[in-house]
Amino acid sequence: MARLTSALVLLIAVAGGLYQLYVKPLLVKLGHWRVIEAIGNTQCKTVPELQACEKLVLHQPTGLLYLACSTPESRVAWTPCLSRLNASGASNNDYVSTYDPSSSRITRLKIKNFTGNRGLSLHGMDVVPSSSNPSELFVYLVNHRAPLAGQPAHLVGADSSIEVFKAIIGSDTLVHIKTVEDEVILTPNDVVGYPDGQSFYFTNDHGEKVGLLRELDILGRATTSVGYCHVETGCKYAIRHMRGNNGITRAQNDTLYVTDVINGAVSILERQRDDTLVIVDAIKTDRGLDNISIDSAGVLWAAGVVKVLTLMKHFANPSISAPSSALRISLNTGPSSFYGEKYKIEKVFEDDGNIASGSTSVVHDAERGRLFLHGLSAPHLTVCKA
Ligand SMILES: *[C@@H]1O[C@H](CO)[C@@H](O)[C@H](O)[C@H]1NC(C)=O
Ligand SMILES: *[C@@H]1O[C@H](CO)[C@@H](O)[C@H](O)[C@H]1NC(C)=O
Ligand SMILES: *[C@@H]1O[C@H](CO)[C@@H](O)[C@H](O)[C@H]1NC(C)=O
Ligand SMILES: CC(=O)N[C@H]1CO[C@H](CO)[C@@H](O)[C@@H]1O
Repeated sequence: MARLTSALVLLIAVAGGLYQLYVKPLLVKLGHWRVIEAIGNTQCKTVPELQACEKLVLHQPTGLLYLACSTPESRVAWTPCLSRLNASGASNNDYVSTYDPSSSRITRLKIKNFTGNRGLSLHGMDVVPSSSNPSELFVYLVNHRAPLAGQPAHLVGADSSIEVFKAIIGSDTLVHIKTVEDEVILTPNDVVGYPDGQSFYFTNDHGEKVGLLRELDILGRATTSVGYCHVETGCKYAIRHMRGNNGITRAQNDTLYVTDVINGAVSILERQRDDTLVIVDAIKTDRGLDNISIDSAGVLWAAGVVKVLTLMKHFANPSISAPSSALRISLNTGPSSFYGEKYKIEKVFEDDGNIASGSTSVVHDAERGRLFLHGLSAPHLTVCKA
């Protein structure tokens, strides 16, 4: 009996130790006990016509916002990054829209010259002015196609590609240029494209398309990566064995930033001559980070996950709202920079889900003082003064 008791005490102690060491910090990071504040959420408007827009890109010169949208119902069935693989529930009719905040005008772009019948199931996107014609834009889109007929999606996963389109600024059409498919485009999440219309980097958010193993990434498996493709030379891994890769963005000088959605960090990567990437620095934050963008002042903006479990419930049933937050990450020029705090991290927006629900993408217009928030399954676009 005594032996049993001491074994039990030992077991509890070990379990307690494990709890303190591993479980508690994870729960803290996942926001289990986080108190939601109300920050920056009073001067906002919502745009319910635009739903489930996972990625937002600002065209800085005109202030026009480009959005990659779906429907909340389609996201519940078909979101490969969350292992939601019911292909028959996918809309296949996802779309890119523009939103002009000065007139509130919404334009759903018409697709031209996109042959084939596998449709569009959108996720990450980039919109970049062309280097050869400033009135033209290249639009790079992650397209989670269903697998070819006969292959069950829940067993083989999505057959994802990256689509390159071009558009004239302000026009209502997207003209298809190229479908890029490659083994390296395994589980693409977000993409940054170049002004040549021919090359891009993208994140793979897992190391496997399907299976139990991939669900263990949350315990620290380093399986995610960044790939590089050029339409003429093909695709390759630019860097592998990273953790939690999700959003990716690029500064003018070719520095790349990749967020870690699990541990809450931003990796800073430099492009090498052979197009591979090297991590040069990392910024730690108190919460998991989703998609990331950089504004014209060189400040990084990221959607912070406030409460992971609520966000997961929201992804399963978009009518359940989930709190949202936006972090502003800038170079620290204040006195504490001397003590090694290289980056200043400020929470500029937080909301319980009424004004902005389930935000996974945040974009800032530094010249016009506007903050845009949207999410994978969010019920509306949110535009705030900031
Ligand atoms: C898949 O989606 C279809 C269409 O929305 C739905 O009818 C069906 O019940 C879903 N199947 C599963 C297994 O959830
Ligand atoms: C669409 O493709 C056709 C055939 O390749 C081509 O002739 C036409 O110029 C393309 N349209 C646009 C708007 O690029
Ligand atoms: C590149 O640009 C970013 C953002 O403006 C800046 O923070 C960074 O220091 C620059 N990196 C280099 C190597 O110049
Ligand atoms: C491109 C993109 O928007 N990526 C991620 C944004 O955040 C959501 C929520 O975690 C992810 O599911 C997306 O993959």
